[in-house]
Amino acid sequence: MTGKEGRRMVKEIIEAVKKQGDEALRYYTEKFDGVRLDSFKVTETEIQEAYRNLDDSLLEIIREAIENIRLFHSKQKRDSWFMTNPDGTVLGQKVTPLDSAGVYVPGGTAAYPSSVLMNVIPAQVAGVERIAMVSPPSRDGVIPAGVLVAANELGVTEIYKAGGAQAVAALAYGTETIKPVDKIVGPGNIFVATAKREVFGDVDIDMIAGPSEIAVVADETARANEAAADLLSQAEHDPLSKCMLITTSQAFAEEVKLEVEKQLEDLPRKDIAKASIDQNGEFLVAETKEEAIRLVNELAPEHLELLVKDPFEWLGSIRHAGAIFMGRYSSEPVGDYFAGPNHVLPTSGTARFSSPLNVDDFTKKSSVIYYSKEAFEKNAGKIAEFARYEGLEAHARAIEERLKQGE
Ligand code: HSO
Ligand code: ZN
Repeated sequence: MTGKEGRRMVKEIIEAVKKQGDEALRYYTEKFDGVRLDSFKVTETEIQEAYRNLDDSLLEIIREAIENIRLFHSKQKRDSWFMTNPDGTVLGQKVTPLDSAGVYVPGGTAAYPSSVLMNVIPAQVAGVERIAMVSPPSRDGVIPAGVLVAANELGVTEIYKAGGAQAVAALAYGTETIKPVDKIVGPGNIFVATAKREVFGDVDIDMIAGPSEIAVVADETARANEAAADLLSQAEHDPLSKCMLITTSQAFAEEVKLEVEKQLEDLPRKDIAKASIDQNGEFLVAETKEEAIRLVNELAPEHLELLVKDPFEWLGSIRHAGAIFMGRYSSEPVGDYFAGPNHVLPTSGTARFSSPLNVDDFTKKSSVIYYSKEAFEKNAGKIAEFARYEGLEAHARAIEERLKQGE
């Protein structure tokens, strides 16, 4: 299927959901997910069943991760602010959360409870009142236990079994069951990404993530087995993932290559990881620390690991990276699951101009303008003159109308 055909299909699905609501959602769920659903909403009974299917230890880990992620994101909260001038003018910026957000959680082996936490928590910290989650059901009509438990632990009450372009359309335009939202976030396959692009403008969307990347910068203090393990932790996401080692020693680069081969052997997702390493793996030798830093900044990787003696000494020179993992004990999965920062990060070099998913993504700002009589009278002439220069007489008169009336 070509990109054009895919886009045409996605448009068709969106139109059908717009017109026929739940009926179209049901039709496409049967067609693509292989299950006919009477109702889309996950019930309390299903949530309880999910808890029964999840280890208690994992539940405790999810709870601890939630606390860490909440704490980190609470630091991102911004207050409204106002400034008052001596003439009585008040100017400010009022911060308001979005009314609602929709979170897409992929199905299959990419149904990650950690992504539920990373997408929902910043919205909740921002103060978004309504969060609707969608995820494609398996052929027997269920969503994985970990995903349901993670959502329930966060207090998400609207969880729908729906995936693909049809779920994105339902979130954007609403159906009988799913009320529309203001913004759709979360990763998805090519159909989901295309659908998000199509509905953008009617609703907001998050950035569309490309394949995952990691750059591991290692000096003579790093251990080859650890550097190799970290490269593979990203390689196993996707055959298109890009893993790069940057080191100042040719011998170390060779050592890491060998370690990667060795560790690949018994990885359950060996096929994916090997494809990623073979097609997109790079083992670069930089002449100097400065050259290593230049390479990193050119690459603007999604994840950067600094496996170096004093990572804090390097930090000031790093300009472009989605997340920076500092030192031996900050292996990338520390951030994927647990530390607190978001794991939804800018990919494909977009760290040059964008940031990890954060609380600001779920708020917007309104400007507040209060002019006192004194400030108005002092500036009315200037404003009217500016308006007339632009040929906008009614603007000028709106100002002058008030001068005429005086008190
Ligand atoms: N490293 C992925 C996120 C993830 N890893 C989810 C495990 N689960 C993209 O940053
Ligand atoms: Zn990961």
